[in-house]
Amino acid sequence: MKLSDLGWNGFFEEQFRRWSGSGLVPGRVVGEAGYIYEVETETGRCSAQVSGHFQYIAAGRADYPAVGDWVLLRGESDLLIIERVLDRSSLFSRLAAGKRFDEQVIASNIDIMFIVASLDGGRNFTQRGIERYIVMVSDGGAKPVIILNKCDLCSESERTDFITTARAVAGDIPVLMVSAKTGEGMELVRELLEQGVTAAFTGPSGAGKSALINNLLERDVQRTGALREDDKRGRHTTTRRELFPLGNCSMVIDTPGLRELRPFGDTESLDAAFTEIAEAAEECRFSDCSHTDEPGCAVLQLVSEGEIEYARYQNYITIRNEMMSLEMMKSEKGRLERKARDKALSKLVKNYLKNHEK
Ligand SMILES: Nc1nc2c(ncn2[C@@H]2O[C@H](COP(=O)(O)OP(=O)(O)OP(=O)(O)O)[C@@H](O)[C@H]2O)c(=O)[nH]1
Ligand SMILES: [Mg+2]
Ligand SMILES: [Zn+2]
Repeated sequence: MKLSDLGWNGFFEEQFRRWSGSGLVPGRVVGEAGYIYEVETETGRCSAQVSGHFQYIAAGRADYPAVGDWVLLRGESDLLIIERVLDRSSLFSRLAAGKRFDEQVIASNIDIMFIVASLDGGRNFTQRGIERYIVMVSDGGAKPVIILNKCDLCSESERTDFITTARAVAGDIPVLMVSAKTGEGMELVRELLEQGVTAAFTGPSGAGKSALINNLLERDVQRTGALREDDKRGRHTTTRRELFPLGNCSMVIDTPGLRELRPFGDTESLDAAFTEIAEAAEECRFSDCSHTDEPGCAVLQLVSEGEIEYARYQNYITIRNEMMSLEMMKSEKGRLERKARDKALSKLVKNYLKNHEK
């Protein structure tokens, strides 16, 4: 397969230039299982793992390859060695689940991120959930598009209600209504998947991400799982991220439904999901207004007038507070890392001086 058919473009070519003549070849990560990666190269698919040097210089989990990454490889055996991950043009990440404070990259180099919600009457369609996804997608630089899936389960009037509810939080972001089951509306999704485009699907478990991928692939490649009877929640059927090339040389990435949706980015990415709040904030009396109890707060004014829905405002404050405490944790982590580096450096200098004094 030609590299350009896998999404290779000038952005990556430019970075690769300094490695030309090094014997390293580029490949795109299409799957991962533990620390073994499936990589597609010009000459075919292979398995790979990162080199010892790579592990040594990686500062955190986010530096490791993710599905969608372009990596530089060496070797000829069955297991190639990844020496480098090229800079990402976009990514979708979150605060990793669990106790350790780390960023988890879910997919990278994505042009379009489909945020999938489902119209089955369960909890896989909520305005608050969509708002949170928009913040996370906008933060990583991919273009968000909202997909309302399972429209085959809805009457005409229900469809209208769902569209209105979604548009109320979508702002300028496109909202598509489709059915992975009957194929209705899928041509709108296909239209966006031009040659060289990489799209990924995210959204709660059971929303139908894998069913949508199967529809696009025109084959049942991905396993799908029926919702739980009692609460209509998904069963976390997909457990791995995986990239699939489509016939027209576009690519789609399936991802597992996330249990914890905690943005890892900066508070600025809130503006993309809450545009009217960002605009109102310009009019607040204090430039560092927190929009919680300050006099002359234009945001609170609009909330009191009912122009901004209270639940939406609350979600904004909740996500912002999470991101602010995250920013504090990030700078604390940075401080500790710098301290450790300084300590190691002064030890090196001390040893050097000791050896040279002799
Ligand atoms: N009626 C109807 N059912 C659908 C549609 N799309 C998906 N489903 C069903 O919804 C259930 C969940 O679909 P999946 O594709 O497994 O959902 P998912 O988002 O991949 O879920 P996870 O992998 O668990 O994150 C399955 O039973 C699908 O058959 C649709 O358009 N209409
Ligand atoms: Mg799935
Ligand atoms: Zn304010």
